[in-house]
Amino acid sequence: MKIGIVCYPTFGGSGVVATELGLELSKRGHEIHFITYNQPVRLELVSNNVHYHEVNVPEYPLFHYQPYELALSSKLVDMVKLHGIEILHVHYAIPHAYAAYMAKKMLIEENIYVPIVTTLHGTDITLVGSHPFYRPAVTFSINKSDAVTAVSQSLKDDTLRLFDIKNEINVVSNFIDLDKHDCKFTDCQRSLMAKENERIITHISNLRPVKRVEDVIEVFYNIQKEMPAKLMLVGEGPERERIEARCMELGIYNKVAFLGKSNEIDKILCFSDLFLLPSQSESFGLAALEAMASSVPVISSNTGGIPEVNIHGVSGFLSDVGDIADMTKNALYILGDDDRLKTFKENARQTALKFDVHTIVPQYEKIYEDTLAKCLVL
Ligand code: GMT
Repeated sequence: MKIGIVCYPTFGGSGVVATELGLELSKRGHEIHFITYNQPVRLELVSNNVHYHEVNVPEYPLFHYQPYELALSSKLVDMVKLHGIEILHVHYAIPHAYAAYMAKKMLIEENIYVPIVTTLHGTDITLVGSHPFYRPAVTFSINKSDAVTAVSQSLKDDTLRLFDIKNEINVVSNFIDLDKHDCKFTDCQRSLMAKENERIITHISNLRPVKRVEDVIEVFYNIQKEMPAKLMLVGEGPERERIEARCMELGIYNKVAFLGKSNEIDKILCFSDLFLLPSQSESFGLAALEAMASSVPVISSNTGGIPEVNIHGVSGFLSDVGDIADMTKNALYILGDDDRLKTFKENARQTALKFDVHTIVPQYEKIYEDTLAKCLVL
């Protein structure tokens, strides 16, 4: 199949999932066309069957807001015609599902029918999409998609609760390529991160308020009072300054490494003993799954889709949002005993197997095939 993938090219989870999906589909013989405004961060190589088409939005002084949707829908029309793309898979409803619908309508005028699969990722529904300013357009574009998927049952439930949805929503979980998390690094690389006797605690996110990074700091502060430990904070975002100030206030600044946006997540996770994800809301928690695939147990909140990924008492523990005392207790329980830590590490990797790329990607292929077949009949 010739598949067009529209996504955000950034470090965010939806862009990562879209990119990994495209790469896996290309390995399975499909021709993939990424269409977005920058080369996706996890897309290192383009090849015979992986292409990248950049959407340019020329600056025009009259426009207070540059019309990205317009440029995207025009680019989609051009790319579908030029490359014979058979199906468009858009990740994150805003504005991708809307732009794809406009492209589809323009193409129909030229007797070309290209169906749209929309994947909902989380904040496009729970934070941004349900805002009254956007809700009508988001509802419309979900209902006009030829197929809709959500990355967790929890996100499907939220979508049905927050919007008037007439379309069926298929749950297709996020996935992980376990081979990419086969820790192959040497101990001397670990020594660059922490001393041998120090436990390594990690948090990876875009440091936005929804991630509750301040809870990460409080839990870590409690942990390091009981045992030698280092905190790896990976990612960039609006909370960073506030978090740095809090670390200084608590006197733990020298125990926290602010690593920024990193392409070495697999290495950092390989040496981590515990992953913290205390989010306020989280449709899935891809970062937690990446940690688990690297054999890192997870201490998380019990919100949204996280309980579908992190299994309480097996791959880690779940606590109510903001319950720092419970998160600390659970963290110390896992970290306090080498054998127990080893068991949780093995369980984490074992739990991640359920989300193996080779199990999940065929579910998307089936959706593409069914959608194309359905559209041929119409
Ligand atoms: O806030 C983020 O984590 C980024 C955001 C995105 O859209 O890129 O992530 C969302 O999609 C990820 C991939 O499906 C999910 O794993 C995250 O849980 C989800 N984030 C939220 O729901 C807050």
